[in-house]
Amino acid sequence: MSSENRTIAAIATAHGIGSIAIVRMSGAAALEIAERLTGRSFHPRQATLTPIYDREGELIDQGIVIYFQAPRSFTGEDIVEFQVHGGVVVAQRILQELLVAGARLAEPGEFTKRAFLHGKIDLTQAEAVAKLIEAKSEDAGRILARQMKGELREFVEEVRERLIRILAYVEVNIDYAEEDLPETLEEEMGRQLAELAQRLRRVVELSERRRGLIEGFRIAIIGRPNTGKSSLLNKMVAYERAIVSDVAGTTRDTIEEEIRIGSHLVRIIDTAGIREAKDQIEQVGIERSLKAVEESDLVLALFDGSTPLTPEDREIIGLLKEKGKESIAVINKIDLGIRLEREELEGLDLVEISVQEDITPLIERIEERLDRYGGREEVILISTRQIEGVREALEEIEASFSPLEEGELEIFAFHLNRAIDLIGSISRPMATSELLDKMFGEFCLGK
Ligand SMILES: Nc1nc2c(ncn2[C@@H]2O[C@H](COP(=O)(O)OP(=O)(O)OP(=O)(O)O)[C@@H](O)[C@H]2O)c(=O)[nH]1
Ligand SMILES: [Mg+2]
Repeated sequence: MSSENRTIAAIATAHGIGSIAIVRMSGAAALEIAERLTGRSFHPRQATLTPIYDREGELIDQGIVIYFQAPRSFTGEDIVEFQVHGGVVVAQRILQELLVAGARLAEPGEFTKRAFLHGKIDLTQAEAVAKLIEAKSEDAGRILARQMKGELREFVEEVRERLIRILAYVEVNIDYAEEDLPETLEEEMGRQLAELAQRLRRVVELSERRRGLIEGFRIAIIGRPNTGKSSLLNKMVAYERAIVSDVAGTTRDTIEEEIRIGSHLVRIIDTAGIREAKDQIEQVGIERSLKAVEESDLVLALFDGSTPLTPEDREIIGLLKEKGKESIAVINKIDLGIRLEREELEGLDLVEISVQEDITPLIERIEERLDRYGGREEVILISTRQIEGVREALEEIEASFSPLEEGELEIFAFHLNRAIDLIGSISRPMATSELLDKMFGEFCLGK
């Protein structure tokens, strides 16, 4: 039997101390191997408490064994699960016995890969499984759960069907009509395509904005030197992570820490103060600050409320307004009284705090902003692969507008066919095994 369809086994639970560990086996020999280790037979979908022995007949553990008969299992093959006492020792001994009895160790993601190959799930569902394991927030969990149920697959199929229908109308005319398309039909097709393109554009845009929801948000703290950026970071992580001093230019490099805000796991990035650099190291630090802004999902721009605005402050205000970056303008040090010209910050989302006293109003505002990313109304693409797929399909649809108008129906059909393939490949790739290996290889072991 080739290694591709041999029976595989792996420990499915996290490595470490825990009350229960699960060892999982999938493939044609699974049932027979399980019977050999226990000396008994199993009925599908019944939890059976049984002793489990090694090949010498020595007891390894007493545990629950469940048999899922093909094709009604996660992989579509026979699966046997051993739920045994936790920690690593028992699970490892059982795994060892399974391997000796003829199973081979599963590669990362191989169970899910088999589920895909046997048509139990499509690629979007497989990706959702992988991301759910690493989800960084409850909202991410919700989106991924919907995707596992097939929400994105349904969306993809709906778009694909609509494209096929439009193409079919037009192809009838390529074959039979002497002249151009009837004008009303052309208009109708154009209108439908434009509507579809608009929807896809929205999905791509929303998905990009919400990428942090799945992967964890990045929040950059910026501001001119001495506004209290490092003090804020320290307060947020609740220990003295960054050096704080009244010397301007204290922070020279970016500092990152992960914290929880509400239901979100976020990465906070403290940056070097932005000003005309005094030396080369500071210059590099400042360039990194600007890069941190680029890469973040939300920017906290800090201003020292106890002094009037400086040219650097104004530069930062300009940056926020012109880039349209998601941001909160934070006026700090209000314990010292306010001398900053508030009116110049008009139009920005404003919060006033004293890092030395209380940052609760800021934390609440951040939480509100992050919650807003979690909108539930539209499907979300959760991987670069998915986003690229839709974007490329969108380009083909856009490229089909003018040939449709000009009656070049073959060219129109060419672009539409490409769009149909590209959209379809999001859930069912024109399977190159390389792509699959790469995708499933990123899964964790035993999944
Ligand atoms: N009174 C008062 N002082 C503060 C407050 N927040 C920070 N400071 C003081 O402001 C000074 C600068 O703080 P830092 O946190 O080092 O400022 P920074 O923005 O990181 O500065 P650079 O790293 O140089 O860019 C320190 O002396 C802090 O103690 C505040 O809310 N009130
Ligand atoms: Mg600092």
